[in-house]
Amino acid sequence: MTRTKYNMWLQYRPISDTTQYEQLINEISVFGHTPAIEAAKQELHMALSQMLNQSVDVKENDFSGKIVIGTTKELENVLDAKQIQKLKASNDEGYLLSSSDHQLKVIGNSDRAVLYGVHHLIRLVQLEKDLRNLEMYQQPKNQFRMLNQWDNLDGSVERGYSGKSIFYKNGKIVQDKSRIKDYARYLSSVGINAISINNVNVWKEETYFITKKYLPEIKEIADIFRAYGVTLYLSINFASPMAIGGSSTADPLDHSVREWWKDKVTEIYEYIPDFGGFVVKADSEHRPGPFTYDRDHADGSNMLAEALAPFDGKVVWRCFVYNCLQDWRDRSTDRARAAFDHFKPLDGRFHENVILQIKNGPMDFQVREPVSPLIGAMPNTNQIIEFQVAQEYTGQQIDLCYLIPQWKQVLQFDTHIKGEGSSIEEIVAGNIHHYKYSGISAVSNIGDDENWTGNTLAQANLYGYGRLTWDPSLSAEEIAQEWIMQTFGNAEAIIETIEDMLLNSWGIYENYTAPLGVGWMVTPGVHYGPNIDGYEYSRWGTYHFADRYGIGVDRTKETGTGYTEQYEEPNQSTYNNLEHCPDELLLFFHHVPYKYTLKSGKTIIQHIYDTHFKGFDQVDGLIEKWDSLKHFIDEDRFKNVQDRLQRQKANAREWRDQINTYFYRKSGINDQHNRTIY
Ligand code: GCW
Repeated sequence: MTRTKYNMWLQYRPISDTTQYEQLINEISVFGHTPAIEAAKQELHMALSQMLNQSVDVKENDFSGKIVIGTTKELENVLDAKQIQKLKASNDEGYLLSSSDHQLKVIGNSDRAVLYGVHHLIRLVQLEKDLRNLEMYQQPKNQFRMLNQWDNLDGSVERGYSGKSIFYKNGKIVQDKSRIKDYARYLSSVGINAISINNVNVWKEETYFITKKYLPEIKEIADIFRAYGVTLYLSINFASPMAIGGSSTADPLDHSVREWWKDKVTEIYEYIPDFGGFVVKADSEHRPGPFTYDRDHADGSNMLAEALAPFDGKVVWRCFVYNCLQDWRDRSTDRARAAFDHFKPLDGRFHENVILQIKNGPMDFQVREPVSPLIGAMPNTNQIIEFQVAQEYTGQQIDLCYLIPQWKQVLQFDTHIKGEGSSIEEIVAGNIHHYKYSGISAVSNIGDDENWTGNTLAQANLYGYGRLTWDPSLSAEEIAQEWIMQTFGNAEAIIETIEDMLLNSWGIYENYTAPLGVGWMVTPGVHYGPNIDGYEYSRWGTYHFADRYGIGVDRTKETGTGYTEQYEEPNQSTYNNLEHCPDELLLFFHHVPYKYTLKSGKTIIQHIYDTHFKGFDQVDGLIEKWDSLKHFIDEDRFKNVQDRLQRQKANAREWRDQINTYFYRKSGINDQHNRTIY
């Protein structure tokens, strides 16, 4: 069986012209014996023998090989003074790729770094780059480069669109862990260094993950990930002392509760000595938390932090805290305000091993949202941003939606928190407030589908997430190209066509779904397909307020919820002021009449009609583009994407017609071009 779709971007396809490489890379000399060095060795051996279609010898602790790999510590004697100095100046995940006529060195500041360097080398070869006279130093910009699995023990994946869990099946941890190992390989190839392996909604049985019942097997998973430089975390249930510890309370200030957590953590570290720590969803969407005891989130997270501190463990505490039982009649409560209102006043009260994890937008991973004003607003509290690689609200891996451009836009947003240049990118890299821990986290998009991500093209989001978190200066185009070439080969037609499809896909998806930043309008519960009023009279705080005159949420300080005040100037005024607010976010911040004219020169209503007709037509364009690749791509992957695009078309048609019809009926305003509206 060929495993083309399974192999994602690590195809190791034989390259066309091997001449320039043959001399340089036919023997590997490896220094060191840790599991990560072993993994690096195996990967390099496999990759080179396949790509060069020749046998590659491996030697241990012997300088004669053409490629030398190992850590700075082991190999200091083969480095010159400048190289030593430069490596010392980079962090412990930094590495050097250096080549001369007779030797190529991959030297990392840690064994994890060696693995990253090896993957870099493999990528260069697969992309058929020139390896002569290399002198490349690399280190990740972000410290935390994490993924969160939302996997449940029954094998389901919350918001999973790629089959079932690769970790759990029918109430048990999987016996055959080979797929977990392959996942770890993919993660290390793009520099992911941390993972939490269970859903943040920790249900009954999963609460026992931190007990003897499951720890021996979780330890095995931690061992697998460790060999690929990935540190393991677990999501925990805040009420564990009651649920599994026989306590009558989970009050974070209760002495016996604190002792219980300390014992628990000590036990976990007996199994997993480098355990990363806990990911916690507390007081959020009916999950237990400190509010029950009249305590706040600093009290709650500090209790766990105290237990983890002696082992260097961390608490990743999520800020997705809002009232999910809102009354739709109440216009003063604004879900967008919630994270900032809850957390900002607590700045300075968190222990130094607590890290707040904040979703990129104030609502919930919509196709378009402003950046969360909480990010960077707490100078004395570690923060990481949370993205969603899983396409919950962006087409569920049926519709094509390459998310790197969206994440780039978020990272480039200038908060002005410490004056101009306080971009999200610099904040989460820890450069603005000098956080002890910071970085990026994201909800994973993989499952046990043969191709991992449902839609084969959704692999690009996982790849791109890793690459971007390592190096946010990479462009969405560069990342797309790298991914396409490794995944499908470097024929011009393939690169151009798929790159074009990927780069336009977010805009296309936005065109046929909720307009101008208003969000939602999705089928409640499943979140796929249109239902314009699906959440309008619900308790979730997600409203568009469309009536016969206009639409949008007034979040201004004068007449609205005052959410705009959570931003620094000049962003505050830009968003607050109707004339200055960017079109694409207009309905997030303002309630406006349908005849209001956008900066584009169109009225709101005409914009809605135009983008929805256009978005649907663009999906036809995607189909045509993909079809043109029929002879360039293996049938299996070709059909997978072709089938998804057809489903996307049906979805886009439904969105187009429901949205247009809804707003035509509400407003009574005709489409200037008299197209079919029902
Ligand atoms: O996006 C929403 C999802 C929930 C999820 C929640 C969260 C894990 O619809 O399924 O729960 O966010 O982020 O906690």
